[in-house]
Amino acid sequence: MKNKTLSSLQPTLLSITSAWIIGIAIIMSLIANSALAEDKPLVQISDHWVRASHPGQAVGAAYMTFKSHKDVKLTHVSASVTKAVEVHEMKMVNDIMKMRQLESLTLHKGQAVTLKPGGLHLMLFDLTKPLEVGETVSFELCFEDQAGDITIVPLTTTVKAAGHSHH
Ligand SMILES: [Cu+2]
Repeated sequence: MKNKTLSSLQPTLLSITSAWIIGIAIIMSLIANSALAEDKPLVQISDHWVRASHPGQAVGAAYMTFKSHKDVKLTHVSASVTKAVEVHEMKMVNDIMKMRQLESLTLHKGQAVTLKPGGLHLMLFDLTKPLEVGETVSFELCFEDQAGDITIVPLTTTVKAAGHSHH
């Protein structure tokens, strides 16, 4: 009688145990995934620098290369040196260099987009003091994916001389 009761209970106990194991496995994989996400940010930013500015110059520029792991748009940028940052594009139009603001910058999965002097750049407005060589500038870049999810990628970079070229 006692044995019969035990054996009828066993399947229930087993399924509870396996539910626990599955639960733990899910939690473990979530932890592993978030650790992985930290190692591999949504958008990798390389070759980043801010151009040194002169006293009295109220605007500056920052350059960098983006490589995204999925299709995203850069929608907003904030910086430690100013609140007014815009994404700009420079183009030759009838021998005149024209600059215009982009509402957002589209990044296609796996395709590097480079911001460099004479082309795309981040324009820093309303500088209250000159950006000096060696100074640290931090940015927060907001990327929006096709589902509308926003990811903020922080970046810390340094000010380099205007003639600086990156290879
Ligand atoms: Cu500009």
